[in-house]
Amino acid sequence: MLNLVLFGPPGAGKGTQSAKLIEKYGLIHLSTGDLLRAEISAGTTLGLEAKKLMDQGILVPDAVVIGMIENKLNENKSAAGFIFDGFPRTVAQAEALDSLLASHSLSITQMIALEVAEEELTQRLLERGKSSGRPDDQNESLIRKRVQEYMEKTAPVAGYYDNQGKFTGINGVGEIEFIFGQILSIIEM
Ligand code: B4P
Repeated sequence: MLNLVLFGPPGAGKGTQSAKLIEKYGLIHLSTGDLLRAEISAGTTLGLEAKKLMDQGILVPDAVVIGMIENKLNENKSAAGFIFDGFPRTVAQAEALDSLLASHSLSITQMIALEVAEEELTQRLLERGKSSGRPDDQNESLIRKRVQEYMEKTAPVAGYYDNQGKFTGINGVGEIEFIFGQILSIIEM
């Protein structure tokens, strides 16, 4: 069973590569960004609180995203595997994910990190912001805040998986198909 964490800074291509992996392997896609945006669209209390933070480029509280992931794991007990996209984003989330998976007799198979420099991330997200309608993609200082949050709170998650021998970093700059090929070669090693 394949349970993959796709990791990287905002705009690194996690969502893009997740879509291709889901198509190939039939995995369940668990994107906390998408789950939070669905709560915002539905106008829930959780969504309204999360929106205030997301619109400032700040991470939402660990307990909120861990609760969403727990619900999704419980709803998909017979899944062929999972792809975690944008989660875990803190070491506390990574520890919680390990506990949740262990309670389902599962574990993370691999963590693949897409490495992209800040200037490229900023350009990609500003480009996406022209059509995505996402408020957090439309302003350069907000994008820099998201990258800063990543450096401070999320980057240490790489060490967490490295200590478990599950971390592989790849260059996330280049043709989408080429990057996908590299991900496949890691998964099928
Ligand atoms: P996310 O929705 O996870 O947003 P993201 O990091 O911007 O997306 P991603 O890296 O998937 O980018 P994509 O592939 O689309 O999070 C949004 C916010 O939600 C966070 O700031 C936070 O507030 C909150 N949040 C989410 N999860 C959380 C958690 N676990 N804990 C706390 N808070 C949480 O790629 C971006 C663009 O690049 C696209 O336009 C794409 O076409 C382009 N692109 C992709 N690959 C490319 C390539 N190889 N070359 C050129 N362009 C490429």
